[in-house]
Amino acid sequence: MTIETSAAGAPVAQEELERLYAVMLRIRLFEDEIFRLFLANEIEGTTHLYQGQEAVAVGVCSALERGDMVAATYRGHGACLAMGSDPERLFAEILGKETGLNMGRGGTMNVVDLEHGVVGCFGIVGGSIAAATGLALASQLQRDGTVAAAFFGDGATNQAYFHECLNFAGARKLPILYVCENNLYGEWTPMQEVTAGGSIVARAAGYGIPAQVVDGNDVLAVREAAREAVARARRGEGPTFLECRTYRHKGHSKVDPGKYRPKEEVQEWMGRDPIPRLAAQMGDEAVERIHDEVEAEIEAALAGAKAAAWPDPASPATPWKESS
Ligand SMILES: Cc1ncc(C[n+]2csc(CCOP(=O)(O)OP(=O)(O)O)c2C)c(N)n1
Ligand SMILES: [Mg+2]
Repeated sequence: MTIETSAAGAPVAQEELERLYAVMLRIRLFEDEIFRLFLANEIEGTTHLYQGQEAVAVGVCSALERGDMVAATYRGHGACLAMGSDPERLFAEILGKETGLNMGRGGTMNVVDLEHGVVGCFGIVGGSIAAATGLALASQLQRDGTVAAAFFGDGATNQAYFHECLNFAGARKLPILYVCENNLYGEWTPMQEVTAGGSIVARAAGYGIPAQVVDGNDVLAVREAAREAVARARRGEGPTFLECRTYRHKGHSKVDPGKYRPKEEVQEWMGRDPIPRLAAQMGDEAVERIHDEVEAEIEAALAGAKAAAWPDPASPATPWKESS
């Protein structure tokens, strides 16, 4: 059932390249600021950066339509911004401000942005798999034609609900994309030391789910694979599994300098950085223009979020009304 990585798709219009590039850069520059804020203790606790993996969320989310939903992990800033979350409201959320996406009550690891199709970022490893599978079941029962996507790491494929959910989705032909972001490590542990059988895609194939290894640092390859998967889901043909091979630039979280990774490995992956890779196809004028635009946007978003008020502790913890 394992399917080959698709050949390069049709040529992509310059406009589309620029759009994808801007979203990846938005995530990169957003997280540069987030990292600074955490290191300066302007925000307490920890954060998990998505830098290096931007092509996965941007490629997948660019294949989705309004009404489709995603569930992401604690490394979820990328998925939120790729789905169209407002950077100022995401900054505000992480800073704990009233204007935050969840009124400052969720923070970096627990963002929800239903308006943009983000059902949640989950701190429980594998939680996103269960949430997205539930969304796909709801879509099938309600026949609303929407598709769900779950983002999760290589480590999550060793969780019990990974197997339960894939089995269920395979049996019921649910409209879902399982997007494994294989960044080679689960915290400090190399993936191959804890993954029996040596192949993640083989696990999905075992549940009758078409599964494909994708270059997760090539936004166009991810987008192409995701488009095919979304079309299959909308035709009622069931789930697809994408193992996107990628690499996080930083350590697991704020407190981890990532020193357990061989220098040569880090260097090799830095050379495959998805952002310069796409830039090389766009021309200098476009790259510089977009850089200036996104930099100004992030600066303004952070200033706006910093200027926002703190929430009133007596206010409700979510912006949603309880249904009666
Ligand atoms: C159920 C559960 N077990 C353990 C943890 C602690 N933990 C947090 S992140 C992590 C590693 C997960 O690795 P992976 O799924 O590869 O995702 P990555 O962080 O590499 O994106 C672990 C074990 C947790 N949050 N939830
Ligand atoms: Mg991992």
